[in-house]
Amino acid sequence: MSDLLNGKTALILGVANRWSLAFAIAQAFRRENAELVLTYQGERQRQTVEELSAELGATILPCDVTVDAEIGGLMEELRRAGRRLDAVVHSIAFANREDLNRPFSETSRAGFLMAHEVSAYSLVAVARAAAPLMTAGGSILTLSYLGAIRVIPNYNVMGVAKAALEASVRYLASDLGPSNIRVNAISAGPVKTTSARGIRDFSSILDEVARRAPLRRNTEPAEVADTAVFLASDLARGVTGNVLYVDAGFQIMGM
Ligand code: IMJ
Repeated sequence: MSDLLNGKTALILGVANRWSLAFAIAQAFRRENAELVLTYQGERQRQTVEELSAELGATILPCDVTVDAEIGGLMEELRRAGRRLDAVVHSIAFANREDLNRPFSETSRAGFLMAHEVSAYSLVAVARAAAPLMTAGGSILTLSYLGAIRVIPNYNVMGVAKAALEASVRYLASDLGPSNIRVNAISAGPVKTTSARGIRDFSSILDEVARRAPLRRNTEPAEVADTAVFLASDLARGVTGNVLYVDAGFQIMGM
């Protein structure tokens, strides 16, 4: 380890703060000598991402993934800088808080669309815009969760959006494979990030996973990040369209 991503440029979307899985991935990519471009959404996040990027020697650019012109502007900026892209990490999700705290059957049309737009469609939009910059092939990676394939309390509309995200990974992998662009997801075990803050019973979910998982513990951000390094590297050159579970094995258990 230390040169797995040497000579590669990675675009990472979804660093909100120091606890973000996307930041753990950025740190691991940096360790492997990738050049990094991080995006931030809106002025509120600008300063935080600026500080974190300084630690990594990363470039930062704005991108709200619900705005096609911002995705286009981001890629245009990279093109202007003469940057090829080798890897894209998509680590973005959002649902209205009410939809994570009420029965799934009460999800509104607007809430359903919001969760799917931000959490699933954004991968499609980013992949389409990034592909022309991946002139030497590439690796696109997104983050998913077990709630895509099982019912997890309170995950609700996010689970349905993650199911759409995982299916999008397969269709994108099929479309972009002929250009030697691979598309995969990591399904991470629960991690106490800002995305988990205020989720009811989150601590008991962590305890239950640690009790039942084959490795008898929870998932660390650095483990997710090292799998992301693998997927972005040439070691994973034969891997596309997959969902890799980085969850201490929890997903395999039936009882
Ligand atoms: C989120 C909700 C319910 C259960 C959950 C989670 N479990 C885990 C998460 C068990 C691990 C975190 N997760 C995997 C997510 O994808 C979170 C997405 C999310 C979180 C919030 C909280 C704040 C908000 N909207 C959100 N939208 C998406 O307002």
